[in-house]
Amino acid sequence: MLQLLIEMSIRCAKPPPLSPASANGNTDKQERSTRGGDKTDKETQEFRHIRASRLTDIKIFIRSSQQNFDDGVFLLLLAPVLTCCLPLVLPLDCSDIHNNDNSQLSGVYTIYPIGATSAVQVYCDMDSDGGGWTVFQRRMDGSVNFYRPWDHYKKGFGSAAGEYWLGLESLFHLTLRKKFELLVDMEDFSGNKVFARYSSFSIDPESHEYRLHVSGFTDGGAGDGLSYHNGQKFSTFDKDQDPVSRNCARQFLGAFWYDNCHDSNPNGVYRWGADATIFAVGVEWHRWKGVNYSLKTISMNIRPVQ
Ligand SMILES: [Ca+2]
Ligand SMILES: [Ca+2]
Repeated sequence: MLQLLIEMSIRCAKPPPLSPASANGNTDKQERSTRGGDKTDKETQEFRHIRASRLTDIKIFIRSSQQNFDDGVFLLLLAPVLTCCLPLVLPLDCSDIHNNDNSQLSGVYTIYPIGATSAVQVYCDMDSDGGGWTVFQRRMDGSVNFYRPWDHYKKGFGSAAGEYWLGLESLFHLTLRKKFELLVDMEDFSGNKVFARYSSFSIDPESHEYRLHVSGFTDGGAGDGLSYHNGQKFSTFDKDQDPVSRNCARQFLGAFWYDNCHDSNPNGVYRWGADATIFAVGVEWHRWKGVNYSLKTISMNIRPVQ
């Protein structure tokens, strides 16, 4: 059945030309000759419905398959395909979901950044500036430990309904296939909300250490916390790729595109506001709250450039 649905997904994505069978008007007669009995009228109506959708290949596929399926079960399973093919077209990111149906709410969705076998859950922001944002990093309550090794940052961790990191490999494949902008939203523990926006965002493949490319800053009150990191490789405590002799990930208890070392530390230690006990290890954005204030929330969101 999975193979069947995939085949239909492909057919829906690329509607086939009308077949000679439907073009010459002989299909009803053929259906009756193969089925007969009281079921024929109902089935003919169903076939007409399909034909009305111009999904001729699906009709033919049903006819060839119905020998092996109970009609009721088969049509029930097929109902979503017949009513609307679009859900079977796999979304690359949240903008695909939003563009398909702009009434969709913010929440957890499944996307396929690297193809049909790469299903991954993400949080989609369908509210900010028109919606369609794919969230690849989110802190909100300190429930997830972000001090993790390279392999975790490569593959992703956490929960899309709460705090998580999408994963560098998925992020690379996303930004490889489209041009993206970046929106960084953040909030302090007094309820103030600001953002920083960048008109261009991408990262290199792992063979180039997931190097960061970010430019085109627009200030939403947060100040620019990322341009300093432009051009840097990604570093974790077990994979020091920063350009200085010390290990920035170990020193600042995070993982990031560290330079010498940071203007922002979104993957640092969640420590509930102002705390200077250990220098600059929190979830920080210096230009807004300084080096010893750990934010209440921060999220890094990308969307294809319109
Ligand atoms: Ca720099
Ligand atoms: Ca180093």
